[in-house]
Amino acid sequence: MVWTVIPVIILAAISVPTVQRVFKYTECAPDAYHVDVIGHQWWFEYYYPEADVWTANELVIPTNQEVCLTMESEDVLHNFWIPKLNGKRYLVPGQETTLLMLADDEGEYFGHCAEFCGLSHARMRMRVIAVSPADFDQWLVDQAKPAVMPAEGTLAAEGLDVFNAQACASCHLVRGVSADTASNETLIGPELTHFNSRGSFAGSTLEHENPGELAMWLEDPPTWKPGSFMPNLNLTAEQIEALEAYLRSLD
Ligand code: HEC
Ligand SMILES: [Cu+2]
Repeated sequence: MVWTVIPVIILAAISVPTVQRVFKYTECAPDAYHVDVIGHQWWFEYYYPEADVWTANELVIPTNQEVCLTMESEDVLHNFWIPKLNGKRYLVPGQETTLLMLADDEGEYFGHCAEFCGLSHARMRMRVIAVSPADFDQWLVDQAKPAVMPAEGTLAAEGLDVFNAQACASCHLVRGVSADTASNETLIGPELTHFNSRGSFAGSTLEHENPGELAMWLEDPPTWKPGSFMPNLNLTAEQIEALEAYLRSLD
């Protein structure tokens, strides 16, 4: 009796703060900073409503500030999980869920979609980049700017021509280049206006600093991400080189 009753009392006592805490971690504080998270097969998109800024794969947040994620899915169930910052939370089609993020220290926090969501689920990663509040404000200002235009006669300018000729803009927004009516709400690919300001792409599985990875992606996306909604566009080596120069100019 003693060995049963004592543990029961201990567990019952512990369960009270545990359950309270579990619910608190998914609720948003009134003064939290808001970011929308949209799950896609197979990448995460972020929208900062106060600054009207869209980005993908890498969620940039200020340190020591509660950030409230309002999450929804465009297609199937996904699950947002940054193990060092909080527990998991589902992204559900047609239903909003919330999750709180709080980073004490600056740095990169790695995560992975935690719900099987189709062919390339294993290539659906994401990162949180926590920066100082001052750097965060500067980041928002930079992200809100339209894309830089490449100087005439450069390889990047050739890349912009390929970008327009290949109808990349039918799936990707580049502000200042795409039609004024184009919107991330309807386009199916990540916004590329500041592509080069991010460190990783394709569901954070490829790195900008690794030579050859961007070219490999442009050559045939579905070999890297089976089922990818970016098709093989049969680009030539010259077109890929020019596109790469253009994409790298999008700081
Ligand atoms: C039919 C729609 C479609 C077209 C056309 C298309 N893309 Fe994509 N693109 C996508 C989708 C969807 C993704 C996200 C793929 C993923 O991560 O699973 C993507 C991802 C990318 C990425 C990685 C972005 C990131 O931050 O993860 C780059 C770069 C890119 N596309 C460049 C291009 C270029 C250049 C063209 C034109 C030659 C092009 N795309 C044409 C749909 C398209
Ligand atoms: Cu997923």
